[in-house]
Amino acid sequence: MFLDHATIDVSGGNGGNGHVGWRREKYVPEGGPAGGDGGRGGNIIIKADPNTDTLTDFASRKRFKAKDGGKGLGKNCAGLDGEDVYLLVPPGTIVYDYADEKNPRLLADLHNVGDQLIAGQGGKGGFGNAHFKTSVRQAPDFAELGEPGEKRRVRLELKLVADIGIIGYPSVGKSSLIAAVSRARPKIADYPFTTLVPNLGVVKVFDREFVLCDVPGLIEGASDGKGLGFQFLRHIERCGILLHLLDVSRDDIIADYKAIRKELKSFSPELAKKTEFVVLNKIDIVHGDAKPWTDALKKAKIKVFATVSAATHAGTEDLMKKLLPVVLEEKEKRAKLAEQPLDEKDLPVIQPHLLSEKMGAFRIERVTNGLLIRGKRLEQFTTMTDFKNPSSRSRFRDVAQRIGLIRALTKEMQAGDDIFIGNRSVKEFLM
Ligand SMILES: Nc1nc2c(ncn2[C@@H]2O[C@H](COP(=O)(O)OP(=O)(O)OP(=O)(O)O)[C@@H](O)[C@H]2O)c(=O)[nH]1
Ligand SMILES: [Mg+2]
Repeated sequence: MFLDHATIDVSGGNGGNGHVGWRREKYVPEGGPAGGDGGRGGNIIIKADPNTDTLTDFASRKRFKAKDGGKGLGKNCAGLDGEDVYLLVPPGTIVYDYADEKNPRLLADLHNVGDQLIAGQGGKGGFGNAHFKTSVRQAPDFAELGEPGEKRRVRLELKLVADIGIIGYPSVGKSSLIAAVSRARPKIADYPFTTLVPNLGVVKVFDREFVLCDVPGLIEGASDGKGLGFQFLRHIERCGILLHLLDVSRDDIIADYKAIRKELKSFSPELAKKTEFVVLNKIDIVHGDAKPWTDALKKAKIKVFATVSAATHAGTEDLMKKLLPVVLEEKEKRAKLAEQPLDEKDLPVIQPHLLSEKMGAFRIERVTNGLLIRGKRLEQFTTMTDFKNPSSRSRFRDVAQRIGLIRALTKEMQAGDDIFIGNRSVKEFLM
């Protein structure tokens, strides 16, 4: 098992600005407000997808931004919503908020196929002036700005279980095989026990990926602690499939095969029960003619799955293609075992907003240079206010008045205090 991980920056699309416009119809001298609302920005959604195997897609692309919402238009036409962007990850991916790298905060465990998380929320579209028409305000000449999209640094982590474990005597070419079919570059040498810890390689076949893992060579007595392989057999206990590699340059490959099987059985009967494929390596040494060996093995009732040369790569790609369907089948089985019934409380979107979304739900905190007002909806409202427009400013003040903010501030305020909502200084608009 090893850890696959990636850190990415996601950003929801910005909401489109609302529009200030007026009805201009023939024969209607003074039309009312007709500015449409801005569209919503697209979300960045991370989703567990059954056809995605690793996080390698995210190794090179680190930034993802969804489309902005369109601006509001005249004639009460709303702007277009920005499209959502789906980032597909393998089931089992854990998502952290990585704003503080020393304290990653768990956002979601995308355990089951289909689990998803909005990692970067698209901003709300601003209301156009048509929205603000009331009986007492016949001609509102302002609109809201779009809300900026949510930006977040996200860490993705996946515990990869190797799909195939390669076993065999020392020096049969286990590490060479991994090097031949993946980008892994393990140490390879002609002395036994070159590999001291397992090597892993991600194999790409068509548009799928799977993970190969070797264990340091096994020898007779391994299950009693001889050699190095024993302590690492644990690593392949969770592999779905074993690839048993035999080396045609060795004296008696049938004896080799039986010795390794015996060690497996005594180490763990569970391990010995796993699907096993026998592969003959180093056929370049016998000029590609493996028939005498496959025949001998057949006589001993050992079926050969493939013959390869890890050194010349003969047959290695074909072997991986042949293994893919078996791996996918095994993977599905494993996913079914791991699947838990979906319970309401386990729903994967686990990012509760601590503060109520009502405008009047705010909290005033004292900070070094004055007062800071917190409240999700109020902060959103503030970023969406177009302070350049005098009518927007007076609406802002009206709302602050109505929700009791100004009264509360008057009580708390001391000489010299500035006032902030989020990171915007708003004293000049309120007091
Ligand atoms: N001629 C030939 N040599 C090979 C082939 N595959 C591996 N070798 C050689 O065999 C030796 C051992 O290869 P490794 O890949 O290190 O073998 P291993 O099974 O990982 O060995 P340990 O890690 O010690 O258990 C090296 O010298 C390789 O170059 C092959 O297909 N043909
Ligand atoms: Mg090795």
